[in-house]
Amino acid sequence: PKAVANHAGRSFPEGFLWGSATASYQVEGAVKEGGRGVSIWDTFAHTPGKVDSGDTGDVADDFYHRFPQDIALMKELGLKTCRFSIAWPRIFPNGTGQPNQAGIDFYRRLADALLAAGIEPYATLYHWDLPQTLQDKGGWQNRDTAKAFAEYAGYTAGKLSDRVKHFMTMNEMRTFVEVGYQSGRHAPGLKLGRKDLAQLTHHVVLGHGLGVQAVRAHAQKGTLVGLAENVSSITPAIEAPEHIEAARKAMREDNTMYLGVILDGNYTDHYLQKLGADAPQFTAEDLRAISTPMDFVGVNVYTASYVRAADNELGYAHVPMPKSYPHMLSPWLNIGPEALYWVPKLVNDLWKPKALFITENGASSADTVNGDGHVYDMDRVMYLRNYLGHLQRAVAEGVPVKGYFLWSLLDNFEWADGYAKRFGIIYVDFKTQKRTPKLSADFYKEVIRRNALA
Ligand code: GBH
Repeated sequence: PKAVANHAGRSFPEGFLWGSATASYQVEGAVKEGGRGVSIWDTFAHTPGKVDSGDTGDVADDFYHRFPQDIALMKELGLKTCRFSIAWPRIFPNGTGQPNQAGIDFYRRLADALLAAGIEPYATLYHWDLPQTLQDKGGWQNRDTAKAFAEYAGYTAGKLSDRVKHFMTMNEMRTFVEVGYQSGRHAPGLKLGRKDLAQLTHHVVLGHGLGVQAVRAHAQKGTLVGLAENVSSITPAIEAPEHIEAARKAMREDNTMYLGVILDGNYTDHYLQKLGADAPQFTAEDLRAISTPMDFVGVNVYTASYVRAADNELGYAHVPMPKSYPHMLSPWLNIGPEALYWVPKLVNDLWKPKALFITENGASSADTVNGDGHVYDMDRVMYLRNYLGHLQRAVAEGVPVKGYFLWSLLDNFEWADGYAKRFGIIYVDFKTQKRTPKLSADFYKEVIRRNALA
């Protein structure tokens, strides 16, 4: 890749896409406006005890109304691209059947405003806000939901592809399966057993594959389609040949039921054997649909999952994290900057995707406004600077990462954690909706301006 002349060794290729990411339920609010139907997150957040402090996404960042001002802030930062998600219940209030023109119109206005600001829109079709009517029929446990998703994906891409050229089917299949249907911390809050979960997971990847086909069938020529997955963030504990080899094995095995089956067209033998009688029912035709080739692969990378070589059946083991290992405000968010080198590198080595994106990376903190009115989030600056350094290495070595989306532009509704865990580079006062760019926004602006580390 061609490097910028100055800041040699620390720069990104020309045209590298610097962006930010958000998701519909986390920022939009206006849950009863524009003909939007009810999603499982409306139901869940309004069920007492499910979300910290009883917070809901009813208002969130009021992005539904304030997006013009927020796009002005994006422009000010110099963002080249913006990843947002489309709320399925705004397009099909009942999940299937009658589409809602006001929903399409909203996302058309949003895309137009981005384009007018010189910012390329990237749209995620599913960031967890499943129409409640579909959950009432079993949600992802019901194979028909995969078909309903494809219908919605095709219809929406058909209506928006004159403006939006990049679509991601789903955000983090692993998370909404494991946290929504296994631990129950997220909507719809179920705790399914192993067999049901394996079958549901199969429906999800099938929905993804059918979604890719539907986008291709309905969108204008030249529209690109991929996904945004939180692959297991495999990172060799030490950069030594045996641990790197272990990491390679772990990357395939740990992700087989999500990104793996999509890119391999098969579940690993080990996965199916381990499940035995609990293995999912599927056909060869399912596997073909699931592995429909994509134009790009997006990975969300927050943490590192350190792996070492091991003398066991799999040839690897996860290193247990010591109590004193540093993390950001969210207890799960360990600080493992090398993941932003190893995850795209291993994905590229194993599967050779046409292009890669870091579709999310970011950090939570308990930001407060200083007496002088500024927000000095030096912790987030530290996090970003270290992670970006490792991403720069990957890109310099030829891993085809084309862009990076920082999670998140704005503090927003952090799912079961409500509003207390802030991920934005722009502070939001949730009482007044006032936006205050943080120190990390200045940092990111400088990175973008230089197209190099800052
Ligand atoms: C992403 O998930 C999401 O795509 C995004 O919507 C979210 O706001 C952002 O990251 C920050 O969290 O509560 O103990 O069960 C990142 C991966 C996987 C992290 C699930 C939190 C739940 C831990 N997430 N995990 S727990």
